[in-house]
Amino acid sequence: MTPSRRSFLRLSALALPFTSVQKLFAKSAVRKPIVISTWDSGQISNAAAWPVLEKGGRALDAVEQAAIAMENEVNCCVGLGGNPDRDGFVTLDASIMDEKANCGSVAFLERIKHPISVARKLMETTPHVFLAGAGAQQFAVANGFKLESAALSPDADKTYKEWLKKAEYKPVINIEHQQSKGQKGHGPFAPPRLEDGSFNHDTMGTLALDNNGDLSGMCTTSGMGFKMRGRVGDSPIIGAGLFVDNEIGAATSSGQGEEVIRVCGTHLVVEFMRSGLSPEEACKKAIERIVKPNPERAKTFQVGFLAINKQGEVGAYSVQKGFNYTVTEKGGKGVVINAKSYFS
Ligand code: SD4
Repeated sequence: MTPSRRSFLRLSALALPFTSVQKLFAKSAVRKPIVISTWDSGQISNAAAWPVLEKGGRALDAVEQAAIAMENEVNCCVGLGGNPDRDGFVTLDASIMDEKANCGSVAFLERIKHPISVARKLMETTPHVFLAGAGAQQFAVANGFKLESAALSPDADKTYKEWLKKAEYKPVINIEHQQSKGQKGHGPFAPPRLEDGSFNHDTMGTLALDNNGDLSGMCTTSGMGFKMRGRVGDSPIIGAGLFVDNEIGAATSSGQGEEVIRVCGTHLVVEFMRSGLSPEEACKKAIERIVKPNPERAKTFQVGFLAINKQGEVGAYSVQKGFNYTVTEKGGKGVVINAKSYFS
């Protein structure tokens, strides 16, 4: 009788000297707890997630803390301090997913400081998965979340005024009527790059594997700066900006959300891991899927995927160079790693 692969491994392990056996098991040991976040700003998120994981807490709680920490910061791309849409309103998108495939998302949410906690509340207290706009805000307020001021942060206000000068954008009333009269082009749309040449995004996505071996993830963003009013990107869409499958792994994304939505990006990454690819290989294959239909156009935008598998192996890949991520594990110090990219 041919031994199964598992019994073969067991038998051959028995035949090895003790040190080699140790190495064999060391190699296959699960790397946990561990938390990874998009970008070097992931240091902030990981620092908030780590105490939860270190104490043996749940990955879900860790990723929520990661989001809250980032949403408290004032920066271009996450939370109420972020850049507004082209009409001057900050609108937030966020999603969260746990080890049991429970998930919750909010999109186009205004004046609520912690969209991630609204997403979690939705996940845990209703049968629904996704709330948007005024309804999401109403749900948040009904659940005790404070309605914050609509004022822009000083940084965002300055950036927006600069953008208005260059873009010469004026909100157009009844734009749909004009379109139906055959008038095309009511841009500017969200620019792929900001004034300083950097890509117009820095969404925070965090994935954690806890001591129990369970995975969870989150994604939170103010979306692309100066986007069309009502525009929603990939971040709150389960399977696009975030996907967790506790048997296989988890993935999140940052970058131009439209490109991620088109290929159901993070679901694709997890499915590639299911077929046996490492997290980095899986991210690479998903990026190739995005680039393939139009490699010329792909030169104009950035997308980055970040993934972790059930063994705690991590990896990332992006369209353009410049995407990085932060890994925090034993010792609690975040290490920033540059992702490989399709275009160099
Ligand atoms: C979006 N993926 O809304 C997001 C953009 C991003 O910081 O990365 N924002 O498409």
